[in-house]
Amino acid sequence: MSEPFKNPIAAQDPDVWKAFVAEEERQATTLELIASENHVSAAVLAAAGSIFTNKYAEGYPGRRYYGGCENMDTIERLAIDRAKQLFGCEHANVQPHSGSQANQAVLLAAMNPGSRFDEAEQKEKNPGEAVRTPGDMILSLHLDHGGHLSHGKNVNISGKWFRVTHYFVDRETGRINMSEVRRIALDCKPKLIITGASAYPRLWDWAAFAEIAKEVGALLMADIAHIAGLVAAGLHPSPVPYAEFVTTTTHKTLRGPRAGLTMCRESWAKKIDSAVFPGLQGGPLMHIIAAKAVAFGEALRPEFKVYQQLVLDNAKALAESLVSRGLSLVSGGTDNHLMLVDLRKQYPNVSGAMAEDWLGQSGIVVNKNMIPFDERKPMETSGLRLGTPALSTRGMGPDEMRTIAGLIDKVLASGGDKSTLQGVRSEVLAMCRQFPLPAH
Ligand code: DSN
Repeated sequence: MSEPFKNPIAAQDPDVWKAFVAEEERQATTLELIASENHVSAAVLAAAGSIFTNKYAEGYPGRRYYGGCENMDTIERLAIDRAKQLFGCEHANVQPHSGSQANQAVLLAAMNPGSRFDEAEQKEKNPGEAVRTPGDMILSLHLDHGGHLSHGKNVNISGKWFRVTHYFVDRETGRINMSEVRRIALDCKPKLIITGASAYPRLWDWAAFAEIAKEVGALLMADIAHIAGLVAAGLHPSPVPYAEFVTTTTHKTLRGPRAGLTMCRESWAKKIDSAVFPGLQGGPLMHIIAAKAVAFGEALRPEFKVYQQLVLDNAKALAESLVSRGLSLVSGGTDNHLMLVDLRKQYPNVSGAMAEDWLGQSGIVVNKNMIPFDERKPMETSGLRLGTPALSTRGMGPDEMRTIAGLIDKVLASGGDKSTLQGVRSEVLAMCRQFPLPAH
């Protein structure tokens, strides 16, 4: 961030600038273990805060509804070409503003919501007519077992407009059981099977899902929002050869700006493009698309693979060290960048919310998370989700992960004791000074 006296926000708007300074301080002096967050490079940050924010560019490269879009076309084409190279997909739409909108594009392109009138209303309007046509069926991982709101949760448009059936993780193993998925798919006959999660620590067997999708005549979508960086680096199997649709956010392991991306087979390209614009969105956020182009360029470099390997090594070290201290992890460990701590066994009286609060006071930023078969409510939870992308960006390695596992355990064991939290806070500050944020 620029020095206060040089920054135009500081000069013009001290109230807003105060929050900038406080946020810079917060990020610099805490350990970021939220699995979906990261620290972008100075180049990505500069693109996201650039003059491309000034421009409307509704449409697609070469077919815009506004004049003056020649540089927008260059930027968007670069982002598309790099996304295709990075993931080996046939078609990429870089305009979704978020991961949820990237997913909605698939629903709009491929799924029929049926009649959205409620039954009584329809009967009144069309007496004697057949009532409600049911919406198409989605089959997806349940939110409480690691899935995502936009994969069919009843409060989300995906759950309001479509019929939804869920698969779950196995109670014993914490893993998705493919023969169970097959049994459920044969029973509910989905139009779309959604794979991918926001809290699943194990590898996805895309080939097995594709086989089931083929058997039941369903389309397959993989939401790789969390693992996109690992997939791009070749460190997690890619769903691209198996799924009609692959969606992602661009800001988690992929380390780009906060936004989305929808990829698909060429045969779906027109429908996906129409679904994103004009179906769901108006003007694309060209400054964010510029930042995506820069981030995808970074992800194509050899050092990105080194970074992703560090993310994995760190997750493994953190998980092993937590387990060695007696903490229980869902599925017993991790194959990717995240893990889910099940507090119930070692700390039955500590909820995820309490743990998040105590760790936060100590400078360790995490999020409480539902764990499979959780008896507590979502605002309380019995779990914590931990991830290593942001700390790996700061250059921390497995030794630091083992130290952090010790600090986490100390905080949990203290029952929130203030002097323990203060002691851990000092150790966290020392680590943060040793591993500063990337230049920005
Ligand atoms: N909110 C994201 C996460 O934290 O995983 C998912 O959208």
